[in-house]
Amino acid sequence: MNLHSNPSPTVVLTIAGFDPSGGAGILADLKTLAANNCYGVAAITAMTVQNTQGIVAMQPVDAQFLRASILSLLADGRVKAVKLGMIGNRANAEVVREIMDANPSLPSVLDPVIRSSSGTDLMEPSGFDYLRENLLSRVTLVTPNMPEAAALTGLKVENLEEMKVAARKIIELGARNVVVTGGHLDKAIDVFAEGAKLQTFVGDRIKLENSHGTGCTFSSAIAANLALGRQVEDAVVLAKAYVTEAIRKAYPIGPGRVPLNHLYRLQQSPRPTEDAVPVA
Ligand code: PXL
Repeated sequence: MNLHSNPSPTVVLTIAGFDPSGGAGILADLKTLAANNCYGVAAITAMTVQNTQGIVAMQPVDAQFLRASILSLLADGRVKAVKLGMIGNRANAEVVREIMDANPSLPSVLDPVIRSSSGTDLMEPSGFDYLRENLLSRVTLVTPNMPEAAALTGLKVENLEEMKVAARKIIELGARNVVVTGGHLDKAIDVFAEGAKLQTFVGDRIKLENSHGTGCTFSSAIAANLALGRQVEDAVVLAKAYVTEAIRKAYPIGPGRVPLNHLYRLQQSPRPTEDAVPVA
């Protein structure tokens, strides 16, 4: 059998942090990319020590090492879109800027991660300033949640009206397209600004307290759809539908935060453990 005659998959590069519990970061990204018909490759910006109960340590990787891993993956010549997640510090943000400048036509999604849902800082403050000033304008789309939109704009972002104001402000700051995600609102409303055009997307808010990795998952699903050639608006709508379902099918893997079920489309859940079987 000549395996080389198999058609090549669409390749997406994620540049993000490593969450060893698999709920967020590159592990979540790779599962999401697979579930959205792409082949994911990954360059790690930072290691974290964490489980479902939270993060206890974070260590950015050396910037030269990050540059080498990104350049090595790009040198294979197949990457069709890039997802940028946790970047960690300014030195790594500078590497990302260099890469974006060298590849201006590559579709890209920036999830402007500042801290984890459990409250740990995942980006050095000067790195976040650098991201705002240099990366926002270099990506196809940026996907802040409400606290991240507040940090990018310096505005209060706590309701739908404030999300709209923040989305416009982020466009003024140089972004081409932005989705401010409102997963914490009653109705899971996202505000999508495509240049000057503003729309709201209303989704089901599925009761899942303590969900983990929704931002990583949403941005990767958008990157997959952009890589497959879809328009930005279609990519956002498809990604929202995917995330909603992955939340609906989520399962606990420990006592703390609940990861999404990224692979729900396989229609096959991991075998329950004995301690999860209800006692008769
Ligand atoms: O959800 C933000 C996030 C991104 N990337 C990594 C993380 C987290 C949150 O815990 O660990 C690696």
